[in-house]
Amino acid sequence: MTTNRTFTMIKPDAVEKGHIGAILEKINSAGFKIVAMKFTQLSKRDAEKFYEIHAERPFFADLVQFMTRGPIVAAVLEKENAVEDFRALIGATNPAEAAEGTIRKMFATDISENAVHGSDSDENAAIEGAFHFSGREMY
Ligand code: YYY
Ligand code: MG
Repeated sequence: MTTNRTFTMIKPDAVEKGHIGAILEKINSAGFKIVAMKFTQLSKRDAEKFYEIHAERPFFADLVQFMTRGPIVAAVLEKENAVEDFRALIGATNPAEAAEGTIRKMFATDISENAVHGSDSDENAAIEGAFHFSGREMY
Protein backbone atom coordinates (compact mmCIF):
# COMPACT_ATOMS: atom_id res chain seq x y z
CA MET A 1 0.00 0.00 0.00
CA THR A 2 1.20 3.49 -0.80
CA THR A 3 0.09 6.66 0.96
CA ASN A 4 -2.17 7.39 -2.04
CA ARG A 5 -4.53 4.65 -0.97
CA THR A 6 -7.43 4.34 1.43
CA PHE A 7 -9.74 1.54 2.50
CA THR A 8 -13.54 1.60 2.45
CA MET A 9 -16.50 -0.62 3.23
CA ILE A 10 -20.05 -0.16 2.02
CA LYS A 11 -21.78 -1.24 5.22
CA PRO A 12 -24.73 -3.65 5.63
CA ASP A 13 -27.37 -0.87 5.83
CA ALA A 14 -26.38 0.58 2.46
CA VAL A 15 -26.12 -2.86 0.85
CA GLU A 16 -29.59 -3.79 2.19
CA LYS A 17 -31.07 -0.61 0.73
CA GLY A 18 -29.57 -1.24 -2.72
CA HIS A 19 -27.11 1.67 -2.65
CA ILE A 20 -23.95 -0.17 -3.81
CA GLY A 21 -24.13 1.15 -7.37
CA ALA A 22 -24.90 4.75 -6.39
CA ILE A 23 -22.09 4.82 -3.83
CA LEU A 24 -19.53 3.35 -6.26
CA GLU A 25 -20.63 5.97 -8.81
CA LYS A 26 -19.95 8.76 -6.27
CA ILE A 27 -16.55 7.23 -5.49
CA ASN A 28 -15.55 7.01 -9.18
CA SER A 29 -16.90 10.48 -9.98
CA ALA A 30 -14.77 11.93 -7.18
CA GLY A 31 -11.65 10.59 -8.92
CA PHE A 32 -10.93 7.46 -6.91
CA LYS A 33 -9.70 4.39 -8.75
CA ILE A 34 -10.72 0.99 -7.38
CA VAL A 35 -7.59 -1.16 -6.94
CA ALA A 36 -9.20 -4.00 -4.93
CA MET A 37 -12.83 -4.93 -4.26
CA LYS A 38 -14.90 -7.79 -2.84
CA PHE A 39 -18.46 -8.59 -1.76
CA THR A 40 -18.20 -10.41 1.54
CA GLN A 41 -19.61 -10.76 5.05
CA LEU A 42 -17.71 -10.14 8.28
CA SER A 43 -17.71 -12.77 11.01
CA LYS A 44 -18.09 -11.62 14.63
CA ARG A 45 -14.37 -12.19 15.06
CA ASP A 46 -13.57 -10.12 11.94
CA ALA A 47 -15.70 -7.19 13.13
CA GLU A 48 -14.29 -7.30 16.67
CA LYS A 49 -10.75 -7.26 15.26
CA PHE A 50 -11.43 -4.56 12.67
CA TYR A 51 -12.98 -2.23 15.28
CA GLU A 52 -10.79 -3.30 18.23
CA ILE A 53 -9.80 0.33 18.90
CA HIS A 54 -13.45 0.90 19.92
CA ALA A 55 -13.66 -2.22 22.15
CA GLU A 56 -14.24 -0.22 25.35
CA ARG A 57 -16.82 2.15 23.85
CA PRO A 58 -20.49 1.76 24.85
CA PHE A 59 -21.57 1.23 21.22
CA PHE A 60 -19.09 -1.58 20.50
CA ALA A 61 -21.47 -4.57 20.85
CA ASP A 62 -24.10 -2.88 18.66
CA LEU A 63 -21.42 -1.96 16.11
CA VAL A 64 -20.24 -5.57 15.84
CA GLN A 65 -23.85 -6.82 15.62
CA PHE A 66 -24.59 -4.31 12.83
CA MET A 67 -21.42 -4.91 10.83
CA THR A 68 -22.01 -8.69 10.79
CA ARG A 69 -25.73 -8.76 10.01
CA GLY A 70 -25.34 -8.86 6.23
CA PRO A 71 -22.89 -8.56 3.36
CA ILE A 72 -20.60 -5.60 2.77
CA VAL A 73 -18.45 -4.37 -0.10
CA ALA A 74 -14.80 -3.90 0.86
CA ALA A 75 -12.48 -1.93 -1.42
CA VAL A 76 -9.10 -0.25 -1.65
CA LEU A 77 -9.17 3.11 -3.42
CA GLU A 78 -6.37 5.07 -5.03
CA LYS A 79 -6.11 8.84 -5.50
CA GLU A 80 -3.70 11.57 -4.54
CA ASN A 81 -4.40 12.50 -0.88
CA ALA A 82 -6.76 9.50 -0.71
CA VAL A 83 -7.38 9.27 3.05
CA GLU A 84 -8.26 12.92 3.60
CA ASP A 85 -10.20 13.34 0.36
CA PHE A 86 -12.24 10.21 1.00
CA ARG A 87 -13.13 11.31 4.54
CA ALA A 88 -14.36 14.58 2.99
CA LEU A 89 -16.40 12.65 0.41
CA ILE A 90 -18.13 10.47 3.02
CA GLY A 91 -18.81 13.27 5.54
CA ALA A 92 -19.18 13.29 9.32
CA THR A 93 -19.73 10.07 11.31
CA ASN A 94 -23.20 11.34 12.25
CA PRO A 95 -25.14 11.91 8.99
CA ALA A 96 -27.17 14.62 10.73
CA GLU A 97 -23.90 16.61 10.86
CA ALA A 98 -22.60 15.56 7.43
CA ALA A 99 -22.30 18.15 4.67
CA GLU A 100 -24.77 18.27 1.78
CA GLY A 101 -23.74 15.96 -1.06
CA THR A 102 -21.57 13.66 1.07
CA ILE A 103 -22.15 9.90 0.90
CA ARG A 104 -23.27 9.69 4.53
CA LYS A 105 -25.65 12.64 4.13
CA MET A 106 -27.19 10.94 1.09
CA PHE A 107 -27.23 7.30 2.17
CA ALA A 108 -26.63 6.86 5.93
CA THR A 109 -29.43 5.89 8.29
CA ASP A 110 -28.01 7.33 11.53
CA ILE A 111 -24.74 7.62 13.48
CA SER A 112 -24.46 3.85 14.01
CA GLU A 113 -25.67 2.72 10.57
CA ASN A 114 -23.79 5.23 8.49
CA ALA A 115 -23.45 3.53 5.09
CA VAL A 116 -19.68 3.63 4.62
CA HIS A 117 -16.31 3.30 6.33
CA GLY A 118 -13.25 5.34 5.45
CA SER A 119 -9.76 4.92 6.94
CA ASP A 120 -8.64 7.76 9.20
CA SER A 121 -4.86 7.67 8.47
CA ASP A 122 -2.38 6.31 5.94
CA GLU A 123 -1.20 3.82 8.56
CA ASN A 124 -4.72 2.51 9.20
CA ALA A 125 -5.48 2.45 5.46
CA ALA A 126 -2.58 0.03 4.99
CA ILE A 127 -3.61 -2.11 7.99
CA GLU A 128 -7.28 -2.22 6.97
CA GLY A 129 -6.51 -2.96 3.32
CA ALA A 130 -4.24 -5.83 4.35
CA PHE A 131 -6.95 -7.10 6.73
CA HIS A 132 -9.26 -7.77 3.74
CA PHE A 133 -6.94 -8.32 0.76
CA SER A 134 -3.78 -10.24 0.00
CA GLY A 135 -1.09 -8.51 -2.03
CA ARG A 136 -2.13 -10.32 -5.20
CA GLU A 137 -5.74 -9.09 -4.81
CA MET A 138 -4.61 -5.44 -4.90
CA TYR A 139 -3.71 -3.89 -8.23
O1 YYY B 1 -14.34 6.84 11.49
P1 YYY B 1 -15.85 6.91 11.60
O2 YYY B 1 -16.54 5.70 11.03
O3 YYY B 1 -16.41 8.19 11.06
O4 YYY B 1 -16.23 6.94 13.15
P2 YYY B 1 -15.51 6.26 14.42
O5 YYY B 1 -15.52 7.26 15.52
O6 YYY B 1 -14.19 5.67 14.04
O7 YYY B 1 -16.52 5.10 14.82
C1 YYY B 1 -16.58 3.91 14.08
C2 YYY B 1 -18.03 3.53 13.89
O8 YYY B 1 -18.64 3.27 15.15
C3 YYY B 1 -18.90 4.61 13.24
O9 YYY B 1 -18.78 4.65 11.84
C4 YYY B 1 -20.26 4.19 13.70
C5 YYY B 1 -20.02 3.63 15.10
N1 YYY B 1 -20.32 4.63 16.12
C6 YYY B 1 -21.52 4.55 16.81
O10 YYY B 1 -22.30 3.62 16.55
N2 YYY B 1 -21.83 5.48 17.76
C7 YYY B 1 -20.98 6.48 18.02
N3 YYY B 1 -21.32 7.38 18.97
C8 YYY B 1 -19.75 6.59 17.35
C9 YYY B 1 -19.45 5.64 16.39
MG1 MG C 1 -12.97 5.66 12.39
